[in-house]
Amino acid sequence: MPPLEPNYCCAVTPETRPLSIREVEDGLAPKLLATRFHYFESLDSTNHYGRLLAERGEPQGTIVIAEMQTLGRGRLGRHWVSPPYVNLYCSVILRPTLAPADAPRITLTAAVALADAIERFGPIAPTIKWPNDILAGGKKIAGVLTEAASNSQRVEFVVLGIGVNLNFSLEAMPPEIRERATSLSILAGRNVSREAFLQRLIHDLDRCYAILEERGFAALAPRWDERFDLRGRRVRVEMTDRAIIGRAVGLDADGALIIALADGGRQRIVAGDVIPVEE
Ligand code: BT5
Repeated sequence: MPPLEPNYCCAVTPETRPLSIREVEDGLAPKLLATRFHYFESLDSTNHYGRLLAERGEPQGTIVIAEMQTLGRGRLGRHWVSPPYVNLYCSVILRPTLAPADAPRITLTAAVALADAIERFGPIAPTIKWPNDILAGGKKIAGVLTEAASNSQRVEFVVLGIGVNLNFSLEAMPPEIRERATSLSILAGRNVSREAFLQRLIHDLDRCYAILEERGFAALAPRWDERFDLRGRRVRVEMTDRAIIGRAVGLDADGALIIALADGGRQRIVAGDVIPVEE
């Protein structure tokens, strides 16, 4: 098993200030989540480290945070751009009482919480692009990557990974994301406190996760639906084995995306990429 040692590799310069976990904890009321923090200057991926901890029995509510990631991950092997000290990269270990087929509801739940937290700090109401992108002004500001381990009956743990662009300037963004990405500081015209944002995010995640666990996803679906940005749009849905074109209708109570097809039928989508296409 690989050692669970932090990899300290980036120097603190006068322009950078490490995140103060003490400050985050001080302002936090007791929570279901955020029971323990593991903080690193640098990790390959907080999700990777979170999985190693979860496999070793780390309890629900543990949060792994890195100032930068050398191999930040998106879905389907994609890369998450993770420069030091400006953004938030974290993974929360969850042990939900969900059947394995329902694990994607964690992604949707986190998207609602994340959009709520971002709205508190920015001038624009964020929207959600199914299932895991948070957009503000049509550009991506945050992403969610959930990785679950299940046995045949239940989910053993979920590593909920969240990346949010907080004080990421346009000039600092690599060309491959500059046109399509944004950050809270770009939108608000000033830097935001990373500690205050993390506190708010933990608060919103805690609240939404408690709703999911106590009342089920149906109680959160309307909140997700309000922020859904592709409703009524013609979309192409790319799944692992095929692609379909139809019109995005919204979520059902289970969290599946409903697509209206040209032949009048409807299709439920549980996993895939949704891309708007020309009318
Ligand atoms: C996601 O994937 O949006 C999930 C991102 C999750 C990142 C967090 S950070 C903490 C935790 N640890 C990890 O290793 N990961 C999680 P996806 O939908 O596949 O989107 C990936 C795409 O978003 C890339 O192909 C780029 O086009 C774009 N992208 C990459 N970095 C970005 C950034 N910082 N801001 C905006 N867009 C970005």
